[in-house]
Amino acid sequence: MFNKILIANRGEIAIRIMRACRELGIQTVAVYSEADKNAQHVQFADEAVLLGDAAPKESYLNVDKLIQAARTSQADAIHPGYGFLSENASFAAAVESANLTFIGPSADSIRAMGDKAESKILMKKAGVPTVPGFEGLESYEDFQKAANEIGYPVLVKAAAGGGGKGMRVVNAESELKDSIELARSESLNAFGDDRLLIEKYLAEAHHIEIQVFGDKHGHLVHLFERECSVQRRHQKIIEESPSPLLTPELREQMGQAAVNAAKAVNYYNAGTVEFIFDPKLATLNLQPFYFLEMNTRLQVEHPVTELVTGLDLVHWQIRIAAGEKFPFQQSDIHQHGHAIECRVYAEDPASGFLPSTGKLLQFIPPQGPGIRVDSGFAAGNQVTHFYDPLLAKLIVHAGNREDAIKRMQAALRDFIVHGVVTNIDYMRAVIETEDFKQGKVSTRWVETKFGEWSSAQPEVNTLIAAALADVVFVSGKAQSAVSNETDPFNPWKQTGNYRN
Ligand code: MV4
Repeated sequence: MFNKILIANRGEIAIRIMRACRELGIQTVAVYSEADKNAQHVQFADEAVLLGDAAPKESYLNVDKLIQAARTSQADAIHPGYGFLSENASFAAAVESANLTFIGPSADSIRAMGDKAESKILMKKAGVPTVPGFEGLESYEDFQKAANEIGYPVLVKAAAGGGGKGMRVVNAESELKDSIELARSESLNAFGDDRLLIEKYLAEAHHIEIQVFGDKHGHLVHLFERECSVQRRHQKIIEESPSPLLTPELREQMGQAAVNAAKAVNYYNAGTVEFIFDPKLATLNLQPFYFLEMNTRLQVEHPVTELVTGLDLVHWQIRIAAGEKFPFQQSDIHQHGHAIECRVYAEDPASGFLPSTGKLLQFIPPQGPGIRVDSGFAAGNQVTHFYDPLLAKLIVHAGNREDAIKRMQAALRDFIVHGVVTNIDYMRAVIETEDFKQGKVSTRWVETKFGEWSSAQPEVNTLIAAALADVVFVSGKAQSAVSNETDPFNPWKQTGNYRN
C-alpha cells in the first residue's frame, strides 16, 4: 500500500480523496495555486506544495510542476480527481514514467476512449450498441448521403471531442452545410482536430451512465446506473440512482454492455460508460440504449453510487491502484434505496447563469439523517473566477425516490449561502415540478422548459448581510441576538418565495 499520495486537484474532490487516504492511513499532499492559498483543501492535507499562479496552465494543469511536487514530497502515487489532467493520457504516462502510480486507468485505456470515432468503432467490434451513423467522412457530398440514409434530425459531433463540444443538431438538409462547417471549426479550435462523425439524433432521450470498476487482474464489474438527464449546456445539475425509467431487464443489459465496453479497452480502476436511452424505443421493442462515450475517471456524481451500493469508490480506487484484487463479484453488489445529488453552483439563474464570485459570508450546509455534503468551501473563503463555480454537492439517500425527493427539498431549503448568488432556489423549483417527480425529465427538458428562470427573490442587501456576518463570526451570543424573526436581514432566516 502507498505511504503518501499527492492529489493533483483542488476543491471538494481533493478533500474527498484526502478523506479516503486518511481512513486508509495514507499521508496526503495537496497542491495549490496562488489563488488557493486559503482554500480548504490546503488546510485539510498533511502537506501542501505551491505550484504557481492562479491560471490552471501555471498550476493544476502543469505536468512538470506536479511531478516535481510528487518527487520533492516523496509521494508514491498521484490521484488526478476529475477535470484538469484526469483524462490526459500523456499525464498518466508521465506519472508512471516517473516511477509513481497513477490512480486511474492505463494511459492506453484513456487514449482509446478519448477519441470518439475510434472508441465507437471499438465498441461496435465488442458488440456494444452504438447510435446508427458514420465515421471517417470527408466531403460534403458524403455527409449529405449519410444524413439522408440516417434520416433527419442528425447530430454532427467532434471525433476528438466529448462532453458536447463541437456538437450540432441538424434538423434538415438546408442546415447541413453550415452545421458541418461550424462543428469543424469549433472542433479544430477546441481539440486541434477537425474530424467529425455523424449519427441519428435522439431528441427525447435520457442520459444514463453505468459506473464500472476493474482491478489490475482482469476482474471487472458494474455498480449500476446514474440518471443524469437534468443538464444545462452539458453541465449536469441533478443526478440520481436508480434511474426511475429502467426495468430490471434493461438495467442488466446496460450493465453488461458497460462491462463489455470497459473490457474491450482492458480497463481497470473506476470508469463510467455513458449511454443515451430512449424509453419510446423500449416500448416499440427496438434497441433502446446506445453507447455514447466512456469517462475514464472518477466522476463528480460518484457519491450517488456510493450511497446506493454502500461502496467507497475512492477507497477502492486507491487499493486497486496499489495492485489489490477487487473482492466483490457482480452478484455481491446491490442497489439499496434511492440517492439524489444536487450540484450547488455559485451562479445566477436570473442573469443567464453567470458565475457569481465574492467572499462567502455565510456557508451553512444542511445536516441530518441521509444527508451528505461534499464541499471545498467554508464561510470566509473567496469564490474566484479562475475555477469551476461548484460550491458543494448535496447528496441525499432515502428508502425510495419519493422520500429522497422530500429529503432533498428540505435539505435545499436548509442550505444557507450568503455572499454569492447560488442555483439553490432554481434546483428547488426543478425538483418541485410534476415532470421531475414523475421521472420524465429528458436531456432537453431543462433547456426547453426551464431555460429562463427568475426566482422573483428580493435582492439581499449584501453589505448589511456582511456586517451581520462579521458579528456572527465574533460571538455566539451575537448570533442569537440576530436570530430574530422580524429582522429582514437576519442571515439565519432566508427570504424568497421558495423559502420557509
Ligand atoms: C447524443 C444525444 C442524442 N443523440 N447523441 C451530450 C454530450 C455527449 N456525451 C453526447 N451527448 C449527447 N449525444 C445522439 N446521437 C444527446 C446528447 C446529450 C445532450 C444533447 C443536447 C443537450 C443536452 C444533452 C445532455 C446529455 C446528452
